[in-house]
Amino acid sequence: MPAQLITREMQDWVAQQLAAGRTRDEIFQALLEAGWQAAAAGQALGLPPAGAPAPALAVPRVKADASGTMVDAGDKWVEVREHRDAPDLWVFSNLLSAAECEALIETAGPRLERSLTVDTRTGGEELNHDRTSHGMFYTRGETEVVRRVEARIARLLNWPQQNGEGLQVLRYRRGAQYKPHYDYFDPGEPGTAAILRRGGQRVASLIMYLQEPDEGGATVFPDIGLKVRPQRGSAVFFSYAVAHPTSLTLHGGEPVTVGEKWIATKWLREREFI
Ligand code: PD2
Ligand code: ZN
Repeated sequence: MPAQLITREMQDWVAQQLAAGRTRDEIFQALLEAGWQAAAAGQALGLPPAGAPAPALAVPRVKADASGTMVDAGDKWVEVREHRDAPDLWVFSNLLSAAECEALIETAGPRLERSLTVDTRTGGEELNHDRTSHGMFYTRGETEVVRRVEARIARLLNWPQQNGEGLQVLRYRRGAQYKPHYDYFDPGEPGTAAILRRGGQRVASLIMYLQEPDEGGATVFPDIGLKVRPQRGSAVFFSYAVAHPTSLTLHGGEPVTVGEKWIATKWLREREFI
């Protein structure tokens, strides 16, 4: 495929979108949808070209057994349901027991509030209409079950506990969803520098399913055509060595249509999260 040349019209459109407050990730995605190649879209946004020495970060790595089907998580072995290479993505069964899921839900319940997301334009938090769930954060090591789960995750992913944010629990009722997004902080946004002071970039996500809905609520990865069915105790892990859409980690939570979905997410940082 010949390389596309970016046009003056397209550059003007990009400038208008930036001025209107859209993020580089949103604009990049819109350009891809309009038929632009990733290289041209990235160039128009002033992003480093693919293959250029982008600052690739160290990321958590899963080490499966010789058969590739089981992973040692310290106090138990966890089963691999699916594995992809680009992005590095794993779906695990039986990471959490039913009792652990129930305990995390029970303590979180009274503390739920309408979910906020970090606003990289300002570094603060905002109510986000793309995310209609309710949520709360545990602090690291807050309860006996949280400590046990965090120790298991550290072993599963070979990543220090200190480099993790506190567990976030989310409840999605009927109709609630989380529209597709990236979990890393957009390096092009002015508020990102302040966020990165607390432990650097996010480098990976582990989404654990505490309660499955009766229908809907799959976690979807549009760039790789993957849909993960929520199943109590199972989890999906994926890493992103570059904070850029070429990480192919765009993902979202489809609307719950029947029942309630509960998840716990652990985001992993480059350095100690304080
Ligand atoms: O609940 C989900 O499926 C979901 C989808 C996208 C959760 C997250 N992102 C997240 O916690 O970052
Ligand atoms: Zn996410």
